[in-house]
Amino acid sequence: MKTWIDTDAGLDDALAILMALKYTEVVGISCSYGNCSRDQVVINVTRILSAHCAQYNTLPPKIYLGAEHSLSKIQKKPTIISEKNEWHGYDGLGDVPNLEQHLNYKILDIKPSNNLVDDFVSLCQESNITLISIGPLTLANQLQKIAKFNLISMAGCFGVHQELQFKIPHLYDTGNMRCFGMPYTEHNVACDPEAALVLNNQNGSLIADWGLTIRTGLTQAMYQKLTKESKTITGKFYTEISKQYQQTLSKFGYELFLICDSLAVYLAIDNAKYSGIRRNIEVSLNDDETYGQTTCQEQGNTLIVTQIDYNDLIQKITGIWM
Ligand SMILES: [Ca+2]
Repeated sequence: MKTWIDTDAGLDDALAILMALKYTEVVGISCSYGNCSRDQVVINVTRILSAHCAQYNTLPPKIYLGAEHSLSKIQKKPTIISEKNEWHGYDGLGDVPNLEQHLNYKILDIKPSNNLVDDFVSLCQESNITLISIGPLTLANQLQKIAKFNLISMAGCFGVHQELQFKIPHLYDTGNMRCFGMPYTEHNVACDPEAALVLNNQNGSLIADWGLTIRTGLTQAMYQKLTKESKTITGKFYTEISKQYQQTLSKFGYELFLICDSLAVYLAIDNAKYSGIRRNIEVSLNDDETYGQTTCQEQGNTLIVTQIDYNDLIQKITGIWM
């Protein structure tokens, strides 16, 4: 499958991008704000691509400057995070100095292109493109106005809907943005709730939501085994950058090692096995505590994924380390 990735990398984006590069045909990567500033995302994507290219002795796909900031009228989460982020680190990739030197390969010299719109539109005219949006939905929303593509997103939180029968007794089952005054939403929607309307506008789009994320991760034993027995450059790279994230997950009481964005990428792999329910999605734009909350009604055409073939997923993830 031909994929285009829009990322705000970000630690979980790193594993997701490594999976997309290994298991799909990545035709472009756009770097957008979100977990980090856009400029930092360019640096991070370059490092992720460098690990992949060193492992497989291949050339990287083209990278682009994506969205720089949210376009929503109300913005509760600042675009530039200046303080230490205990999930992703200051630099978004776990703050590991001299990692590439230690692993004995060089960071590639990759310059991002400004020509995103023309290239994206041409690609969509030539073939069937799947946009995997693993950051805020700002760019996906802009692109839907000018091109036809399939959309897979890592967005929203539907865990509170009893009709979906996956409410789980967990502190974070309503979302992960409580600290920004948005207790009922998920990060990528919260950054730009107006843009998140794209979730419904793209006919047949797929969503891996926060509820799926907190139910579908690596067990601690799996994570320990992979990181201890890693044989590949990509595995060693991810092992090092994910150490702080792993500690933060434990600190907040998560039993699983959450793989977040990798779930969206899994949906784009040929022969991926998953199922879900089709719904109409609405996003609250009210300036109150529901801001960014995603709700769903019957008779829609957006697939909220509720089940993934876990063994197949683990096999694909293992391929990054072994
Ligand atoms: Ca992300």
